[in-house]
Amino acid sequence: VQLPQALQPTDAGVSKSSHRTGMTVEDLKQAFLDNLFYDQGKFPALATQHDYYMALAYAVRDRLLQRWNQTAATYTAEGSRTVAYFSAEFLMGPQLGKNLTSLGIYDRVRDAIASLDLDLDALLDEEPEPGLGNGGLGRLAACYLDSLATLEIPALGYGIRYEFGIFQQDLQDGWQVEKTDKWLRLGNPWEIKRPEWGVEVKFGGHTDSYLDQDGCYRVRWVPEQTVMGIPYDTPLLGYQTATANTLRLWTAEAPESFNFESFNSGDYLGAVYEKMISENISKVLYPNDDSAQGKRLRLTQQYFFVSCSLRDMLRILIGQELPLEKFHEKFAVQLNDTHPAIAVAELMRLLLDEHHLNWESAWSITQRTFAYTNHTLLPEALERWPIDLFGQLLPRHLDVIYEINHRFIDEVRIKFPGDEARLARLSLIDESGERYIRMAHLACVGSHTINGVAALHTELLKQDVLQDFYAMYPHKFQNKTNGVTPRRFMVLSNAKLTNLITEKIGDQWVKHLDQLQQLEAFADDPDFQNTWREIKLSCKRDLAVFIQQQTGIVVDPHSMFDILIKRFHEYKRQHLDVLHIITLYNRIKANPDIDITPRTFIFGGKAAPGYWMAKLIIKLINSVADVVNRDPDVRGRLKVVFMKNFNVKLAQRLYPAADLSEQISTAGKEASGTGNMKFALNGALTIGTLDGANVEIREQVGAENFFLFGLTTEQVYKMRAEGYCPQDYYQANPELRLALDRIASGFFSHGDTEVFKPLLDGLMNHDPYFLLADYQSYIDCQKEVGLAFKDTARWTRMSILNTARTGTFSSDRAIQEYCDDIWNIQPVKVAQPDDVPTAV
Ligand code: B1N
Repeated sequence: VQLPQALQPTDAGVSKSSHRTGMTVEDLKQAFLDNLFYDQGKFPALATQHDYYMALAYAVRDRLLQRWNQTAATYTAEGSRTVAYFSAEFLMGPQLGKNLTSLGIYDRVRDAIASLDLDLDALLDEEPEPGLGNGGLGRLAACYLDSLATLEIPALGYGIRYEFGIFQQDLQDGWQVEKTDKWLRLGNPWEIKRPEWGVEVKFGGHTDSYLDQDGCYRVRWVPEQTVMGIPYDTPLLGYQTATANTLRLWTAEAPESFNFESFNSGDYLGAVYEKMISENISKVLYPNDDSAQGKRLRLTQQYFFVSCSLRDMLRILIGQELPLEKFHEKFAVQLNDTHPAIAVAELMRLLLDEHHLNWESAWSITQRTFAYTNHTLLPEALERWPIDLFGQLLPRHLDVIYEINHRFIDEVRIKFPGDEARLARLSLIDESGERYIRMAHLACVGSHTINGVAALHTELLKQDVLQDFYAMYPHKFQNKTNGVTPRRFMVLSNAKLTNLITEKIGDQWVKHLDQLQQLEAFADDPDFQNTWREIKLSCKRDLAVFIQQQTGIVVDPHSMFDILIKRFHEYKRQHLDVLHIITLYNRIKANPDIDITPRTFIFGGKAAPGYWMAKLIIKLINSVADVVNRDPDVRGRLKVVFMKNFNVKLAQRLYPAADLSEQISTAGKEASGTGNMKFALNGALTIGTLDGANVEIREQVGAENFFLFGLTTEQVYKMRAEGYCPQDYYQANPELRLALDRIASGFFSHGDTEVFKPLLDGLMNHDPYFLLADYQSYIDCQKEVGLAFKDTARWTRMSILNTARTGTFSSDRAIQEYCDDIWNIQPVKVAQPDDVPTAV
């Protein structure tokens, strides 16, 4: 449609008054005051800190909107190829600070706010965390959206607008207690609701067949239930670019016409009840990380957001007058694990049933559209849906999957004649007992590319978890080592180090992180080392103040800050760290004058609410902390701190203050890890196993700048095959025995010998994650760490080299690889508005 001339520029007729778009301190201050009055309806005497936050957020949003609209207009005009990143989780973190950094107006906003006698940090702190993810997988999606916008790649993030994100973690008597995360309670200034783009999603019912007007045999889905998906859009501005991409999250609402029959028949409460049921779909994020629960509501959520998103993409395609056959040319869809893998069947259904393509064309489009990222090797995380449950919810998709499977199995027969066992292993249907649909298999068959998230992980996929698919489709497999955004995890969170680096090597490193290599030249420069150390100490001081505010515990900023922050899971082995703490404590008790390097052990992370062992490990940490922190014999040389409610906001305070990064998972279990990258970037040294991306971090920083311990993946596999007996280690190692016995004796639990028994029994009898086998190696390695920390010059050199050599772990590098090797997509330039601030 040709727009009237007067409306053709995106900002035609829009007021560009300085208070809407101006970037001077005066403009920003005026905008803030106007918003406080006109949007919040408040004047300073009545305004809360939150009102101030909202007024500022809206002032910043106004400045994003020109870029956002300009971006949308450019993509529409150019019909740009677009990445659609499908993810059940986006762990975005607070937006205000991030947007100030992207716009390059952090300092002038601080000044504008200060001129009103307010404190920008206090306002930033008001923003609730949008916790729409569990951990690494959700945060990776957020880092990737940041890099996509920064690299000026057209992209849409598609997901669910959970009303309640990941629960808030509280502690009671050292136990985790979950509280509902009401992040939307005070409103979300970053999102814009787009009800006009709402779509209907159907569930349940049955299928039947019919002959259409042309006498063609067709299948029809007769669904039982309809819900509306309503999109909420959030702009995502790249770092000092004009590109603002969109995060589009779906909320479930009951349709307008909802059940008016029961309403008219007088069953008002029944109708309202049903409405409530529809709205349950986007109520709450499933709080499990690295495990699948097999619940009907979860499958409903997955199908809901996938169906909404694909329908939305068809709308965009048709709006641009492109034919359906070009779907895969317009869009590259990335499946973030199998959570959105039902998209393969849904796109087939849309193309077959609603757009009447034939199977071959539909399948060719589908396979050329999707690519699948696997994020886990843990068997319990591989999603499978019982056929009955699946068929009740999505009967038509079940038919489609059977047909995909039928054709796929024929292909396997041709490639591997007579290999019946292989057919059973590869089938999309697990028929070994109760019948299940294997979502990873659907994703593998329906995608042109399958990738792992670290070099080791991809190898293990090829050799182990997906070996049959690798034999079938070797060309589909690629590695894409994860990355993290330096904008949030350095520029925003570690201003001091950012400024030092920029003084030394200029400011281009923020978008070209490899340039950090230039810091190597200063690794031995005593002045630079001094400044480097002072900055680390200053970050540690800031954290020490925060720790005291939050927990009442006083920590010494000169002690080594030894940090383990991640979701609680047995394979991540937080309890191995605890065994180290108890061992040091036992040594002090045996010899109070022993020379040990003072350490502050800092833990953070949530346990899935139903994961008892993980919760027990949290309790153990808090119990040990209680004893160690109070014991006068310790003389403050050891402190143990558990920071509750670990989230992106808290993470940003912790990485800059870390001396030592704990990456101690059992080899072969952690797909990649991304916290490991954030630590190294901020100059922490790593103690770690050869697992996930640790392997590549060690390669980059050099073996001499990395503390390696523990069994390798092959050794673990071998021990498991030959029969591993943890008791042998217990018997043979007096310090290990003493540590475990201390827990068993009730020493850390006011004499209660029962509470930690399940944990100890597990370790002594099964120890599936090889803690006892790795104990001595860990303890020895920690001794090296302690000695190295005392040699300040050596430690500082190692720290500088860690930062200098971890540029490759930028999410920009990862996204560039996805663009080149998987998506085949190029950047699109968006014109900068003329308000660009001159200084950063
Ligand atoms: O994905 C991260 C990796 O760095 C981590 O090593 C990996 O553990 C993590 C089911 C998951 N894998 N699988 C999940 C999350 C939620 C859920 O419901 C599985 N998370 C990971 C990024 O690649």
